[in-house]
Amino acid sequence: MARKKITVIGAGNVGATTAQLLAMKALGDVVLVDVVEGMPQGKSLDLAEYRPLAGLDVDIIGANDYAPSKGSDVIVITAGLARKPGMSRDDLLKMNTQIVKDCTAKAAPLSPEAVLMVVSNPLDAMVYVASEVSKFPKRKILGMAGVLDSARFRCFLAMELGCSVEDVHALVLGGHGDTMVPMTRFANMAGIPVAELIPKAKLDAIVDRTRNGGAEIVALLKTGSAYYAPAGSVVEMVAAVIQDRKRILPVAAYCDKEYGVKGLFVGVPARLGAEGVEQVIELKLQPEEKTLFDQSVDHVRKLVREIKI
Ligand code: TXD
Repeated sequence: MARKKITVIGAGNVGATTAQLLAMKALGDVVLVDVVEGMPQGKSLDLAEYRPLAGLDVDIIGANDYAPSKGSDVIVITAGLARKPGMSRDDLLKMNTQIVKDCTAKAAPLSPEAVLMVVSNPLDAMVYVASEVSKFPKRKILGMAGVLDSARFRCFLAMELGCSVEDVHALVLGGHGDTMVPMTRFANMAGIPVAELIPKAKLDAIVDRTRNGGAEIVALLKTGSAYYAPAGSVVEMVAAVIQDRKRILPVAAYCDKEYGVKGLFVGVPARLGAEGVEQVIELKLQPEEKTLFDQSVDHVRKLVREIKI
């Protein structure tokens, strides 16, 4: 059986780390594309030279053009500017719209069967751009944010509980931004609700830290934003698609009536398999959760209205 092909557009921090993790998992051949001359080629060659040490037989190709990406099973778009201290994700809207448009217009026609995964910020709005430009079926287009936000939530909860991160499950809904909705009610340690284990004030502080998880890292790094956990989140989603795993993961998926949302990509739990988003899983939200979720969706809708493709 021929190997699967995964194209990662943007060979910066998130893109290159994603390529590395994909290669390490041998999920398929990896094509790394960037506009900077020599850079995707150099990083790919370096990664290719690592293969004998890791015993991996996947191909890793770097390019400035899209020809090698032809026939990809998954396309990941990480191209774009990242935040600097003091910037919100929304500040990136104009520049990244043009970048995501450019990448999608070049990559999508060469891989009409691919699942298109967007990472660039502002996330939910950039998924919309990729959808408008590619015209792919909506289930084949999704964005990575919820997996990362949930991983941050799980990390902070496990630190507080003093238990393995593996035993903490949690879910974050809504747009990727300051309005995201960490679902405290469903967060649990091996099935035990965290609300029974952590005092409310502490839990509120953890929710806050999760919401600001991206900014916390931007403030420390000063010259860029997070990339290890983001890349790991992308790879979890790519694996779900490539291996048809039917994973239940929070992703930016198209909602056309689910959660009362009409025609918008927002963060919701979904079943991910070979076809992309195979089902959006609808939860009954409590009134205060619904209010927060609706505020988050409104924020995404406002951003999408500002987009000029
Ligand atoms: O949760 C999430 N969705 C995110 C999103 C988590 C982390 C980072 N998030 C966003 O991803 C971030 O706000 C940025 O918008 C993207 C990429 O972040 P990264 O940290 O990887 O940024 P870099 O290191 O600056 O890399 C961006 C690369 C860089 O090498 C550029 O040369 C390239 O994108 N780039 C392009 N590649 C191809 N085509 C075009 N047009 C292009 N323009 C820039």
